[in-house]
Amino acid sequence: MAEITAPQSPVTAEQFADEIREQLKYTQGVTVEQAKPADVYVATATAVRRHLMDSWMKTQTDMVNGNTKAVGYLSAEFLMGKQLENALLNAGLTDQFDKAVKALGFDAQEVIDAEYEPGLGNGGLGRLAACFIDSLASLGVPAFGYGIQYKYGIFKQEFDENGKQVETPDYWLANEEPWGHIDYNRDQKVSFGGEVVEENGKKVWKPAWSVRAVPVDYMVPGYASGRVNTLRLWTAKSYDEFDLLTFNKSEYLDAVKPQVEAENISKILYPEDSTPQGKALRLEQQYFFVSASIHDAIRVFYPGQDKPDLTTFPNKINFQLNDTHPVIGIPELMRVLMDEYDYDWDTAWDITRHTFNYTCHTLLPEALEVWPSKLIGELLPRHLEIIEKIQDQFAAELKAKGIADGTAKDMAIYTGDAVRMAYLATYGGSHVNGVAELHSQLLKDVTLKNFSDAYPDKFTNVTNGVTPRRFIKLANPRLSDLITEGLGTDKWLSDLELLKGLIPLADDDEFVKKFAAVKQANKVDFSNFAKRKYGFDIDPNTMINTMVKRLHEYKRQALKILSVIADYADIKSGKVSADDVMPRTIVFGAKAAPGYYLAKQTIQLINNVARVVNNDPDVKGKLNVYFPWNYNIELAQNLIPATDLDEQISQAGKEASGTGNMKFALNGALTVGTLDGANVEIRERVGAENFFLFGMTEPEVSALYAKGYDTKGLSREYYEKDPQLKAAIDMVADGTFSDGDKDTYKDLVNDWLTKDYFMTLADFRAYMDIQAQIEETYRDPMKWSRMAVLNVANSGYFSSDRSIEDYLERIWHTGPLA
Ligand code: 26V
Repeated sequence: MAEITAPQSPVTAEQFADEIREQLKYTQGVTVEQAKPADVYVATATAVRRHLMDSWMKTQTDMVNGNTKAVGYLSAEFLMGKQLENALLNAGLTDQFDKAVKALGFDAQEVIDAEYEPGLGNGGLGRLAACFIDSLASLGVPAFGYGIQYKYGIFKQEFDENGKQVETPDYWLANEEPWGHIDYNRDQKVSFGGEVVEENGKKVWKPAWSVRAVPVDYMVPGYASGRVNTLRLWTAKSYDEFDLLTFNKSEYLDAVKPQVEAENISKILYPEDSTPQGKALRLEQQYFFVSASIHDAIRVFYPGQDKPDLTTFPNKINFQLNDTHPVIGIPELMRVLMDEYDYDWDTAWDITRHTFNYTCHTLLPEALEVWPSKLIGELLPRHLEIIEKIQDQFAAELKAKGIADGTAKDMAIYTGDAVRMAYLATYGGSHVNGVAELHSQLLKDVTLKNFSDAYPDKFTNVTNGVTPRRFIKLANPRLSDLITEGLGTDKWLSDLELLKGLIPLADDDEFVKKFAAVKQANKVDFSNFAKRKYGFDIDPNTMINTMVKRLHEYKRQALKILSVIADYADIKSGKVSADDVMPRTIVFGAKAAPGYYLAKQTIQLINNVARVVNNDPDVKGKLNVYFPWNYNIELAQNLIPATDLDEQISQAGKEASGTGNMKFALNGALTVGTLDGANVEIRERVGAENFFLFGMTEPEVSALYAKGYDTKGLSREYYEKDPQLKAAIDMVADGTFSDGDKDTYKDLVNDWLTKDYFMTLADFRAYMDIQAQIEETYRDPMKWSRMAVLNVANSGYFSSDRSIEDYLERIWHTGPLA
């Protein structure tokens, strides 16, 4: 019998059923007989929150009264996923819940399904923030997540009859949301606009308008730590119910306008995740949540003090800047210290630079935010002045370091016209980190090279990770049980390196067969899920080959779909007999930014390839393509455990890290991938022989750019020279996937043949070759499963607990509460 250490509440199933009944009656006013699954969900959530309440309060008291420095994770996005199962797990109430709802006459899954998934993030960056706050709580580190409670999350994706993406609003708050507690008594005032005047030799900002930032608190329960942290998401409310003067003139609509406009600030999550639009509203959002959070931290850590000694602020809390989105916090803290608390510039600067650290999540230059000075000046005039002064100080510092004028100019935070937020973050904080080894190296060598030369000690790496609670235990209960059986303990859930204990079991045929049976059962489950949710008929006896991530050219969904088309063309032309094809089901999941034209064309192409291939009797059962719409955390939790082969095929040097890659490896999928982001480290750990590597390396990519790949149209040579590639592209161009219309994909085809910036065509041959090798391996099930076992066993490093431990040691220099 395995040792079980998972949290276990002493409450019995009967007692828990009573608690749910009580909530139904006294909070919701419904009887058990009247209740719907959605009522039981709300009642259960409320009951679980009560179980967590004492730990939550104690964690806060211990944090404020003790002297363990806290972490404030400032992030415009937290992609949390559904909360109920995770809260039950961490409260030790999973079994009681199953029995209690059954006793009440409900189906546990229906109750779980009643929760609406909050989509308050775009993709990897937001999901990472969610994993990190889970790990912080599980390690017992005092922490706040600070962000925005958007009224509308990431859009819901639908496909129209032509296979085009259609976005619809995600109004996730349409029904009762039992997790967030809105705390009107802990509000903050956030101001905008106006002008700066001098009064008695002091700069005074006279803002033109203000909004009320009201916190909505979410409990973040740790796993087996007894700690519960806080995710504090701000919502914008108006101060002016309506303007009486205007109202008296009976211009009702004008009277409510300020209120409507104030509340716009937290209305919608921007769905772009690489090209900043330079929109005023987005800057307002950033300043809104960062200003409220800074003031909130002062309130929390210096309770009741009018004149707190804020020189101790960096010992109370360190703010982590999740990408450039919260970087306006640097001038804001300067302003607060100087204008609200009367510190001089040097003291304020010292406090500020010891308070902030910056994580960069990209390598795409266009994704680094640069704000027009004009916009900042209009919205935050005092901050622009402070930024100018920071620039002066910075320039003087660079001069003193002997840095050449030209270089210093390249490094300018403030150029006169614009403010470069990544540079401000790098200068204004103590540490800068990338999110995987390769990424951190490229930041030092390329993106932030001058900064790394001038401030080498600031730069470090923290490789990303994912929470094993959600992405193994909850997503893959069968594998979790097998791991616990194999290791003789469930301790791996809080110490994922223990998975290494599975390495010898890769040579144990019995274990490997059990492992294969788990995967097969998960595939059957997924097939049923896909039937129920999407109406798909997925054959669980085929290889499940998955590519899920945001749709971006650099991620190269185009490479995958071209390879599918090439395989299809081979069968159609008789070059390959369908009988010889290893049956495969390809599953895509991807949202495109609404204004990203080529990404949207790629979605349309994938959908139409799916339509044509799935309806062609010549390839029936051999090659199937499915594109479940609206990829989200729930779909990830169902699809990842069922996947045999995971695609991580970005152009080398473009994907900062990737975190899907980690989730798949931990769930026993094999990876086909390039040497990019964290793939490099996954391959190092699982072993080169257990990873399907292909494609150019980053230096090879750079060399090919130097030859003029994208500027001289070199991609065309690859097309001309490779008949299989040519056949695939021709098939897209000739209307096979557009009912004969040759125009539908002309821009996509034209881009491939004239520019192909991300070198899809240049990597095509290597990709086809590795796929042939993959097929051969898959035909030997025991071999494949052994490789998969070794992927699981060697991926413990990719726990977000380990990432957080690295942040604690390299950046935050703090630890668990005593
Ligand atoms: C950027 C922007 C630009 C302005 C408009 C709004 C917006 C929203 C989000 C972003 C974030 C882009 C950066 C990002 O998501 N990076 C991803 O971070 C993951 C976690 O570190 C990492 O695994 C992925 O490789 C990286 O692409």
